[in-house]
Amino acid sequence: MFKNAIVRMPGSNFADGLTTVELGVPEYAKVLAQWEAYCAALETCGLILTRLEADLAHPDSTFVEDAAVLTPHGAMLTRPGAESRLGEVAAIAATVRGFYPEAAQIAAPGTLDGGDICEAQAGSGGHFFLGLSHRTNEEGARQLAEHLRREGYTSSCVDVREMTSILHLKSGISYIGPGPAGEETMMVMEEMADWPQFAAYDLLRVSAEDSYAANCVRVNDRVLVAAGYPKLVEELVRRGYDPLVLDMSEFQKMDGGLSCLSLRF
Ligand code: CIR
Repeated sequence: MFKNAIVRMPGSNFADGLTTVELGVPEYAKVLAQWEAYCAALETCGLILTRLEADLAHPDSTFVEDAAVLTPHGAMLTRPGAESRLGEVAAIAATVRGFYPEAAQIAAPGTLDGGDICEAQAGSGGHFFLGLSHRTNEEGARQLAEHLRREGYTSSCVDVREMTSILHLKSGISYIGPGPAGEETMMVMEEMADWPQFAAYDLLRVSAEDSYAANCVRVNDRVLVAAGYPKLVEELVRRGYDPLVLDMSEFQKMDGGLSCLSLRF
């Protein structure tokens, strides 16, 4: 169960952030409305929010997930792989250290974005998939793996560097288990669904046209899902999950998904 979340309000220059998609320019009034709805959804799930002010020096800073990796045992501040995002970590460090005084930090030449880190229960122990991407390099993954090992977790790397369809590992997979009968469910976009790393999970395959929706978030009893994917919502309900649908159109324009907008712990 999560109790808390850290979020950061999007700044008025949100549209100046990085993006690889051509879906148009986000409309700031809509960005704020969608962000408020996202915050309200986290509160509906029972979380206490720490809301940080907009940081105009870093247009992508509302995607707080990339700046830290939080577990029940500790925290790792990251070192984002995009130059323009490096300063986001110093800007959030004091807040993270308020909850985790011993927080560690990825050191150069390691780079790591939290969006590449997927916690997935494997049997009784915690397991983390560490995505190697154009943001997270092998040295960053090695440092996090070592930190997680000390916390008692296992981890393994998943190389997504050849994939052009996703920015981060979690753009393509989400661990949403356990289901009502304890199923360890992993939502996986079709392109990755037959990868051996995920064979042990109960897979919910996300079709190519729905692939944006593969980035879901399990928050306590609910599963946050992007709006516009009714087949997926139906499938989640059929499997006994309780989806909470959120309009994400403006964040999608900047390559952002549901998980990136908060740090949950
Ligand atoms: C970026 O390119 O870094 C941002 N515009 C989007 C980051 C999305 N973060 C995530 O999926 N964890």
